[in-house]
Amino acid sequence: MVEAWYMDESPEDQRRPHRQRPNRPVSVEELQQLGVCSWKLDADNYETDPELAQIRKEQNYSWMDIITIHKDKLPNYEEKIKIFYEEHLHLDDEIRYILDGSGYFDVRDKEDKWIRIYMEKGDMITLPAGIYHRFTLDENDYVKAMRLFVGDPVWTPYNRPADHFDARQQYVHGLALTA
Ligand code: KMT
Ligand code: NI
Repeated sequence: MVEAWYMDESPEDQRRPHRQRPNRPVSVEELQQLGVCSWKLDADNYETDPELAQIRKEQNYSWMDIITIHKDKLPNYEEKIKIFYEEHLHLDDEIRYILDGSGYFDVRDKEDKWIRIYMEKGDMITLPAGIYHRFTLDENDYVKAMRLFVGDPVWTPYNRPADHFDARQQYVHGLALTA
């Protein structure tokens, strides 16, 4: 199970946990209501894991690659780190599976508050098309993740405001139905 919590408003380093005091946890069920789904898998055996194969087949995650985010490994590291942390949305689901290291995905809740999701080795997550989100490394400064996609990948981030896109309007409409 992934751990998630409401963020504080402190301007300190994005890599810090940013928990409120007292901590305000967010359950897996609350994440699901936002359309965010997560799985725990066996990251040591991702190449042969039947569970991963089954998810990929069921969800049509035909495409995948592996990205390593570390200052010595990722070209244009500083620039990419900034882009990942700009609040944005995509027109397709964002699917990530943490193979090593850790990091935070932040998503907006229905009241537009930031929820921080801690993702570590073995955690897989899907962020629905149209949800505002961002990503940062944590203080360990390293993550290796599988990126999955239905068909040919389109990574284009649309920074907020991006409310005019169909994907956003459909997402917001879907949220209203589950309220
Ligand atoms: C993204 O789209 O934010 C990324 O690919 C970086 C996060 S992958 C753990
Ligand atoms: Ni994104």
